[in-house]
Order: sequence, then C-alpha cells, then structure tokens
Amino acid sequence: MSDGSQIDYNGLIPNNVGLAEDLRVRKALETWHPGYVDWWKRMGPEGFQNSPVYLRTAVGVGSEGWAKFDFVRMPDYRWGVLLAPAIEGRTIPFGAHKGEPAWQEVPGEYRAMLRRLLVIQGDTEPASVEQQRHLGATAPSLYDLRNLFQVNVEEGRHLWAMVYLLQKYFGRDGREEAEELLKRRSGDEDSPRMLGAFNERTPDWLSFFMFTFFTDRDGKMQLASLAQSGFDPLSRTCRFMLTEEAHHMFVGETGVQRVIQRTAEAMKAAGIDDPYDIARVRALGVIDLPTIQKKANLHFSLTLDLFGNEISTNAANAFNAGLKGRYQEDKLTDDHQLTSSTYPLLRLRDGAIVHEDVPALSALNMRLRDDYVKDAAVGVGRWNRVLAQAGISFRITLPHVAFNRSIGEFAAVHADTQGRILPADQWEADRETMLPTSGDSQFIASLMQPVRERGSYASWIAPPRVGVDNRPGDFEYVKIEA
Ligand code: BYC
Repeated sequence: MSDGSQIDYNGLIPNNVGLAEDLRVRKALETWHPGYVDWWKRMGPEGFQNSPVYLRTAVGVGSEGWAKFDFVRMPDYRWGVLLAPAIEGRTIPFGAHKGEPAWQEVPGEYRAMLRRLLVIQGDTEPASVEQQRHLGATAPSLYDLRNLFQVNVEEGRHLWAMVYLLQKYFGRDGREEAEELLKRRSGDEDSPRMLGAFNERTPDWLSFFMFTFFTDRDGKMQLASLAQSGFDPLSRTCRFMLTEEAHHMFVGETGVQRVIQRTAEAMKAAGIDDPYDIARVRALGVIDLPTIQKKANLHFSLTLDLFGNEISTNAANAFNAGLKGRYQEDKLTDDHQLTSSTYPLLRLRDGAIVHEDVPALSALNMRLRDDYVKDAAVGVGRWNRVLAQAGISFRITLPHVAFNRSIGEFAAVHADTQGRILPADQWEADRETMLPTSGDSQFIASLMQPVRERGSYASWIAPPRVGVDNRPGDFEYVKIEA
C-alpha cells in the first residue's frame, strides 16, 4: 500500500491508497462507480445537477491546506478514497490486544464484527444525502445552498470511504454489501436505512441545521471512536473523514446561530421582550425561540437513539477486540482495557431514573453518549451567547436524556424535557410544548422561500460573518442553470 502522502488524480478514482497497482480493488470500485453516480443522480440533490457549485475538493491529507476550492458540477465531483497518513509503528491502543502491532489485514475472528461496523457507518452517509435532497429548492441564500451541496458531496465521499474498506478487505461479501448500500433508501417501508434517525424527514432548513449540529456530531463521535481502531486502515480512513466532518458541524452550529441572531434582532427592533409572544414574533417573518427549542428537543432526542442501548455487549466486544475505542482514547490515562472498572450510568429502575455503577465495558455506548452531550452543550452555549448579547432572557437548553426516546431503557417511559416521568396521557397533552406541532411545521414551511440573488438572505436568517474561502458577501456560490 502507498504511504498515503500523495494523491493520485490520474485514474477514475482519486486516491492515496495505490489503486493504480491494486487491480482487483480498482476493478471492484470502477464497477461500483456507475451505480453510485446513478444513485447520486436519482437520490442526490434534486435539481442543480448542472449548476457549477463552488466546492472544496481534497487535494492532500495533511493538516495544512488539504483542500482546494473551485466551481464543479456535482455529478463531476471527484469522489475519492483518502486515508490519513500511516503512523510508523502504530500499536493497538486498547482492549485485549493492546500493545500488539496494529492490524493491516482483517483479523479473522473479528471479521463479522468489523464488517457490521463498516456497513452501519456506510449506511448513514447516503441516507443523509437522501434526507436532504429536497432542500435545494428552498435555500435561504446561495451561500447556504453551496454549504448544503458541500455537505452532500462529502457524505457521498464518506460512503466511498466505507465502500473501499468493504471491497478491499471483505472480498465478495464486501462487494455485496457495497451494492446493498446503494439499494436501501431513507424512509422506505420495505428497505429503510439501518438506524432510526436516518429514516426521519429533513423537511426544512431549520431541520437541516439541527441535523448537521446534532446528528453529524454523532458522526463525529462515532468516527472518533473508530479512528482509534486497531484495524489500521479503518483508523486512517476515519481520521481523514473527521477533517471533513468538522465543516458539517460548522454549518449546523452557525446555521442555528444565524437563525437565533435574526430572531433576536427582529424582536429588539420591534420592541418585543416576551419570547412567548409567538404570534407577534412570527409576524416579523422570523422563527420564534420556543419553536427553535422544540426543534432542538426533537433532533437531540432522535440523535441520542443512535448511541444504542445503555448496556451493550456489542460495544464491549468491539472494544475488547480492539476495533472501536472510546472518544479520545489516546488522551485517556487509564489501563485502556477496563476489565475491572465501572462507569456511572443513568438507568430506569422500578419506574424511576437513577444513577447506577455498572461494569465500564458494558457501558461504552453511554460513555460516548455522555461525551457527545458535553460536546453538544458547548455549541448550545455559543447560541445562548447571541441571546445574552441581545439582552433576551430566553436560553436554549438540551432536554433530559430520557426525553422522547425510542432506543434503550427510557423508550419504555414518557419523560418530559426535565426528566420527569409522566403518565402517557399527560405526556401527550404536554407534547405540543416540547416537540414541534404541525402548526409549527406549517409556519416554518411558509418561510421556506428560495433566495437566489447574490448576497441576499431570507428574512429568517442572518448573513454569515465571513464567506466561504474568504469570498466577498455577494459572491455567486452557485451558478444556477436550468
Ligand atoms: N436503530 O448492543 P446495542 C454519521 C440495535 S452517524 C436501530 O446497544 P450497539 C453521520 C443494534 O444494531 C454515526 N437499531 O447496539 C451523521 C443491535 O442489533 P443486533 C454512524 C439499533 O451495536 C450525519 C441491537 O439494537 N456510525 O456518521 O452497541 C450524517 C442491540 O443494541 C439502534 C455508527 O453508528 C438504532 N438507533 O450500538 C451522515 C458507528 N441502536 O446487532 C453520517 C457504527 C441499536 O443485536 N455503529 N440498535 O441485531 C455502532 O457502533 C453501533 O452499531 C451502534 C449501536 C452505536 C449504532
């Protein structure tokens, strides 16, 4: 395998894994390519496929200057296979094989487990593109339209990343899984995507920003855990994916921030102090803060389901095997084997939510989820700074982890956003104060009118502070063609 320092752009598939010399894998990927492009044209962004978009493309894998920006028509985007540089002498960082040389080939006894992890990760990538495919029609600006497409093409590349690993290391099984990844469809009754949140709709741009803030952040946490993997090709793959993922969360965090900023400015200008004076706020053509809170409640709770069950032997096995580590495993200072330690969990016991110490190995999903909640809270804090600076008393908060859950122990109860367990009928009665109602969705939908003049923005969102790649405010990020 190449050492990864050079990207080869000569063939059909840009790569730094030596595809030119790896005939078997090159052929498998070139055979898969037309089906992928067909999927992109059918299930990728609706419209705009002929429009040049100002996109970044990876031209290196180092931390400095890895991307170049240029106008590209999306179907011509150079989706490639890019791994972070190999680390000389790397060893397995955790689990039963800790300290042994990192695997360059799939360890036979862990083949099924590894394949499952790759397939689940791979499945989320095209799913998100499918979920977002209608949004181009209602983009609030050319800047946002371009950011949507950037996220989409990179999620497409992340699918390539997993497909490469499947085809390179799993032979015929891998090729079959790669085909299946192009066949499942987000929200399809017969052949849905694998994880719940990836079958939900992303009906409007506030949902898109919330999704990229909350759900892409699950991507960050899961990729960060897989980047620790003792299976070195997976580690290198995920390390490079993380550099791209950062932009997706930037889009989400600044997207919601700009919505909040615009609402705050409009409230101030109209002399409205009460954030719950919803009719008056909405009459200004901005989204009221309680509705933004409800959207956050929805996307946060849907995303928590992606971390799996409180107690998981799957997670324990993957850790023991050295395949999936913890967030920032390399910065932690314990024994990295966890065979005799415990972790404090929130559990449901006799109908009440209690803390309980459980074996650390079985609690790895929740440890990652706790790290996720902390990471998300930092971004929410930045949203709240906008409100504080505007002198508005409202604050966005993260709901309790037991709220609105479908996976894990809390799926059995009806907890409110504070974590109080309510009778089912009371929860239903309170629902409209916690989650978006159809009325809220209709109001948001009414605001979703496209804005396509250079440098202009919809009424409900503030312009960004700086342009992409330092471009000026009136830059034409997407040259819209019929
Ligand atoms: N939906 O032992 P458990 C991203 C199943 S996002 C449906 O707790 P485990 C992105 C589970 O499969 C990151 N089923 O499971 C973001 C298991 O079934 P089996 C994606 C679920 O394995 C935005 C059973 O319940 N990457 O990249 O410990 C845009 C027992 O559960 C769900 C990954 O997730 C669910 N939510 O934990 C684009 C990383 N949860 O096998 C991209 C890879 C659990 O017993 N995946 N089940 O039949 C994993 O690490 C783990 O599989 C999971 C689940 C964390 C997902």
